[in-house]
Amino acid sequence: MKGISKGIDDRIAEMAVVGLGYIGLPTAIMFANSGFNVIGYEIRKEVVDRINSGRAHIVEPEIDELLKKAVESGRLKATSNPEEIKNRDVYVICVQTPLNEDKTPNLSYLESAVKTVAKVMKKGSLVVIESTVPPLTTVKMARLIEDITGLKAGEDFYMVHAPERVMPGRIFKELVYNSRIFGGITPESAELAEKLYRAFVKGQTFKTSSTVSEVVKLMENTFRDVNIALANEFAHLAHQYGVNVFEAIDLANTHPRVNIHTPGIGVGGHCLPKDPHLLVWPAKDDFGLIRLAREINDGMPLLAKDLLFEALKTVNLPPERTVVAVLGLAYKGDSDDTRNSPAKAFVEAIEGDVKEVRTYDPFVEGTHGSVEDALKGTDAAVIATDHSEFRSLNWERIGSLMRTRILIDGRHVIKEPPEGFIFKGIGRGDC
Ligand code: SAJ
Repeated sequence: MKGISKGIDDRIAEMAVVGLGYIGLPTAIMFANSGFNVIGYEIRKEVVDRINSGRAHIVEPEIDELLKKAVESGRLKATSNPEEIKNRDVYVICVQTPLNEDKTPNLSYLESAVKTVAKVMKKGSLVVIESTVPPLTTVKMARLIEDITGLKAGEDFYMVHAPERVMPGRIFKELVYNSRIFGGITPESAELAEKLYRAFVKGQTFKTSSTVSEVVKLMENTFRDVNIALANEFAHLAHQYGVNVFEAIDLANTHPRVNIHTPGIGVGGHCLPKDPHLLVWPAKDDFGLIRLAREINDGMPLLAKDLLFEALKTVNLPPERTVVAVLGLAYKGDSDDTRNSPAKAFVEAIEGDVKEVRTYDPFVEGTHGSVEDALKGTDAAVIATDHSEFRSLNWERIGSLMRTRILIDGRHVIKEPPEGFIFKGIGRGDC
């Protein structure tokens, strides 16, 4: 440990970041701009070329100038040739861990990345897995490295699980100021990783075992998914009782120990819809609360569909003659990410029943050019993503372009229903 530890102190430890996506690229940039020499390994050649020309392939505030700084300083370069990441002191693995169709974890990307690293690493290397993984995965990957290299985990190489906790849109701030956990297969491994990340982490840092770290990360996102499901169940109840659930939540949250989350058209992204399954998947039938929460959240686009069809009924407009404009395709506001987006699930839920579905999302290519363009001659507008642009629309002007003025709010963007519209919103039992 002496060698690599000194190398970390002096910022001369040579690093490789494997996987340059939403997490890997910002992480590589942070280490490079903290003084380390970083090679980013990425199998997508077009991504490698973009990064080496200083142009980011993901949308994130500050990323362009920070990437440029890292590349122009000569401390960050990208490659798709594993030979170029041979004998590095540190390997940080940031690859996706999606679900299979049957909701079981798909660790093929992780295994492939670990095998790549095992083939090029050296004795004394530190291997960090940032990916969100099922509990016990890090120790399994350590065995895989032992089988390939003949090295002994914890003695001849160090291995850590160091999950990210960053919110897209605030990644660079949160990489620095959020607290961080380092779960080592041995205490020395955790200590080494903590020292490494303190090159840019200003938040609190904690050390534990790799399995505890894996469970903590999954608990965090499962906590949020279950609490969003509770808020969504409150929204269903609000329609039963004819109340505005958002007014009720604001008042309930004045209680010092209550923090009810925000109901909406669903839970998207590549974390919250997935992580609860990574936590409970070995126990096929148990853990009903966690599984039921997933079903509640996945069912929210259908509540938006019910509200739309109720509105059509009030004007005797048959769905098959209705033209609907869906505002927003991304899974959350001011993001371009449509992975597991409830907005897309909503489009799929209605497109077989209505005459035409148009979409407009300022961050997603292939949609209409503007709100006005999407809404001209339509019968209903459905807000499916809380993009900032949708909070300040001129509904009087938009209404004059529409054939029928129906407005459905799936993301609590509209506080006061606009004049002249048939308005319905998720959780707005008062409308
Ligand atoms: N949502 C609700 N109600 C809420 C909060 C969120 O319906 O009260 C919905 C959002 O609209 C969205 C989904 O849930 O569709 C998830 O959004 P989110 O902003 O709560 O969380 P994510 O998916 O952005 O979580 C990210 C993840 N990190 C990355 O994607 C790199 C996750 O691993 C982090 O733990 C999380 O941010 C975080 O907050 O740290």
